Amino acid sequence: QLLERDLRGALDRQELRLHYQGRYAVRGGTLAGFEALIRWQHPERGLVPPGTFIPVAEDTRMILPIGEWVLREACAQAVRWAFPQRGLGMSVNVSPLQFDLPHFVDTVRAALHATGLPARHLILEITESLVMRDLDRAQSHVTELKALGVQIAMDDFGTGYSSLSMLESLPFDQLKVDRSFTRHLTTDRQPRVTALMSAMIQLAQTLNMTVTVEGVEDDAQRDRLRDLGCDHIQGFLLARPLPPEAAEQLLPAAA
Ligand code: G
Ligand code: G
Ligand code: MN
Ligand code: NA
Repeated sequence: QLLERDLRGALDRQELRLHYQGRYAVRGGTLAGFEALIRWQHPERGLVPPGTFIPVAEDTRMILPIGEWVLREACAQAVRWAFPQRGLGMSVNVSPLQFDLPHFVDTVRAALHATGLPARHLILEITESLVMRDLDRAQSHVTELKALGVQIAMDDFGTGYSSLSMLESLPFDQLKVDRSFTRHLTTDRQPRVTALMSAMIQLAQTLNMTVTVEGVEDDAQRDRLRDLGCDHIQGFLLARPLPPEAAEQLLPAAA
């Protein structure tokens, strides 16, 4: 059983790591940016995936200092990798608990300022959640973040409780379609899932959002998404989440 003090220790002992997964244009196949994904390099357990410790971090509110570290580290990495010169975006997952803090926007501003990353190269991924009950606060945060120039993505689209009402009230820049849909592009559920994918892509584009489909694992899925007019894809076909040394090899030559 993971405890708060284990997570506190992980942060203090610098056992947390970020891996990076590429997001690619479906046409042309060029790299659009990376998504930062947290890992815990545990001295005995090895590399612990987020699914096992993020829920504990949320229950104990340790996600708040951890989330601040993630934001800082991802922005710093984007600067080291010359994202502004390369025209790339760094996507960072934000816990609803973090996003709901009154001073969340200050945290983002501080991370940008400390690292020197221009705001337009940062994309904050938020999920719909029951935690985000305070829609007024969410709205004012999004407005302030967009005024800073930060982009906002709705993550895991299509799986939660209230995606459409969030889309109605918040001006997202990007929509990320959950990977649970993607595998059925090539199963016997293909006709239904193709209709849904097509509708989600149209919806995103009608609302001026860039749409990324996640979990693309083979050429057939990619080709179908290209035919449906999808903008970006992410998934094991293109790149797995990689440690920084390996992710760096995916960078295009600086412009
Ligand atoms: O990397 P992996 O596919 O195992 O990630 C599993 C889940 O953990 C995903 O839903 C992802 O959004 C979440 N996650 C990964 N990194 C972070 C992070 O830095 N902060 C938060 N809040 N969630 C993360
Ligand atoms: O919830 P979020 O979209 O942030 O989660 C991203 C998670 O999805 C990461 O844990 C990552 O490891 C996983 N992932 C990314 N690409 C693929 C893929 O092509 N197939 C599968 N099964 N998982 C993927
Ligand atoms: Mn995500
Ligand atoms: Na997702």
